Amino acid sequence: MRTKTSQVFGTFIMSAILFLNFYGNSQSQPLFTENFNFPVRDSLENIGQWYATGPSTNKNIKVTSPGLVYTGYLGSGIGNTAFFSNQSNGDVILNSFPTQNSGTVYLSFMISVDSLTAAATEGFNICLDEAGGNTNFNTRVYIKKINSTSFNIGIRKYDQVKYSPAVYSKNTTYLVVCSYTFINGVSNDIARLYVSTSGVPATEPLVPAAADTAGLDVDNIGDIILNNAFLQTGLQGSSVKIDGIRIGTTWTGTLFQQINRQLNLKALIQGFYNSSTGKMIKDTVSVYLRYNVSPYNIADSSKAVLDSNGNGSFIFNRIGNNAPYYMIVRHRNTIETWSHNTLMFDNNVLNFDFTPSSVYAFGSNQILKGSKYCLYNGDVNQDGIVDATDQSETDNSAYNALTGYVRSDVTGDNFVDGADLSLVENNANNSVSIVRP
Ligand SMILES: [Ca+2]
Ligand SMILES: [Ca+2]
Ligand SMILES: [Ca+2]
Ligand SMILES: [Ca+2]
Repeated sequence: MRTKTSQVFGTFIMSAILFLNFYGNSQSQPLFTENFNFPVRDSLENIGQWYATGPSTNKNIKVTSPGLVYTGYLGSGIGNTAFFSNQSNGDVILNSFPTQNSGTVYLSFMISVDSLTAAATEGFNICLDEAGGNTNFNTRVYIKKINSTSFNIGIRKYDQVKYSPAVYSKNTTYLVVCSYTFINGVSNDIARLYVSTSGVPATEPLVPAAADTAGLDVDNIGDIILNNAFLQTGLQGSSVKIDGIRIGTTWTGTLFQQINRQLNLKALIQGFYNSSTGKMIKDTVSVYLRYNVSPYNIADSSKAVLDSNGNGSFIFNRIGNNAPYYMIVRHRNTIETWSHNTLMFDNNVLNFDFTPSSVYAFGSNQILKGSKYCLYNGDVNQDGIVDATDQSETDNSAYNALTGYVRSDVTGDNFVDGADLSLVENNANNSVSIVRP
C-alpha cells in the first residue's frame, strides 16, 4: 500500500511538474514585440502589420534612426524607433496580438520625450485596445508637461489619468511597463504603471508608480495603438520616441523572454552535396537578414546546421513579422548567397528552399548538380570571389595533406586533396563571385 501510494504520488508530482513546465513556457513567451528593425520610413503604416485606424493622413508616425537604447532591456538598441510629432489630425495606427480576456496583460516600451512645445498640456502616444473593431483606447500612458524640459507620467485605465509624482526629463530614455488586470466583477479591473530610470526590475514591484481602477472594464485586449493625433493627445507639436514595444501575460515573460521566429531553410552546398546519393555532408551555416534598401543593414543573424538533406532551422528574435528582408547564407567556404527577393516572416515562421531552381538565389547564382541547385563554394578566404588566392591556399593545404575541419576542405570530407583543388579551380575559372543587390 505504502509503495503504491508513493508511486501514485510520485506520478502526480511528475505530471504536475511537466504540466507546470509546459504551461509556464507557453505562458512566458511574449504575445508581441516590435523593435522597428526595418529601414527609416516616412510612415509606419503598412509594414510589420501596422495599419491606420480611422482616416489615413499625411501626419504620419515615422520611423527614424537610431533606435532607443536602455541598458539591460531586451528591446534596446535594435534597429530604429517610432517617432511622434503630435500633429493635428495625426494618424492613429494599430497592430494586433492574440486576444486576452483574463489575467494580466503587460505592455513595456522605451520612451524619450524630446521636446515639449509651449502649447503642450497632457496627452498620450501609446495604449492598448479591445480586439477587432471596438476602440476604447484603454491603458493609456500619459505625458503631462510640467515645463519645457520636464514632465510626469501617468496611467489611464478608461476615463481618468492617475499620475506618478515623479518628475522626468526630456531627451532621456525611460523604461515604462504598464498593465491591465482583469478581475471578476464590474468596473473593478486595474491598470498599473511602472517607470524605471535605470535597470530592468527582475520581478514586478510591489507598489506601482500609479494605478487606476476608474471607469468601465473592457471585454478583452487584443490591439495596440500608436497615436499621433494631438486633438486626442494634447501634446501638440511635441516630439516623442517610443521603441522596443513588448506585450505579454507575465512580468518576466514580457521583459525577459523572446519570441522565437523560425526560418526553415533548405540549401545545398556544391562541394558537400553528392548528387548520386542525394545527400549532403552536414555543416554549420550562418543566415543574415538584411534591410531591403541600400546599404542593406543587418537586421538579425542566426547560426545552425544544415543536415544531410540540406535542411536547417534558424531562430531569430530581433525582427518581426511582415517586414521584408533579404536572406543571406554564409558558410566557411561557400560564396555568400542572397535570396532572389526580399522575404517576410508570417506568424513567426518563414520557409525557404533554394534548391528547386537557380532563380531562388539573387542573380540566379547557383549551380545545378543532378536535379538540385546548390550554393557555389570554393571561396576559401571568404572575400566574395573564387580566384587564384583560394586556389593557392587549397593547393598548399592539399600539398600538406591537411585534415580536419579546415576552410580549404571544400568537399566536407575533413581532408584536403585533389578533389578540393579541382572544385576551386573550376569555380575560379568561371569567376564565381557574390551576386547581390
Ligand atoms: Ca528599435
Ligand atoms: Ca472586472
Ligand atoms: Ca576568395
Ligand atoms: Ca575535401
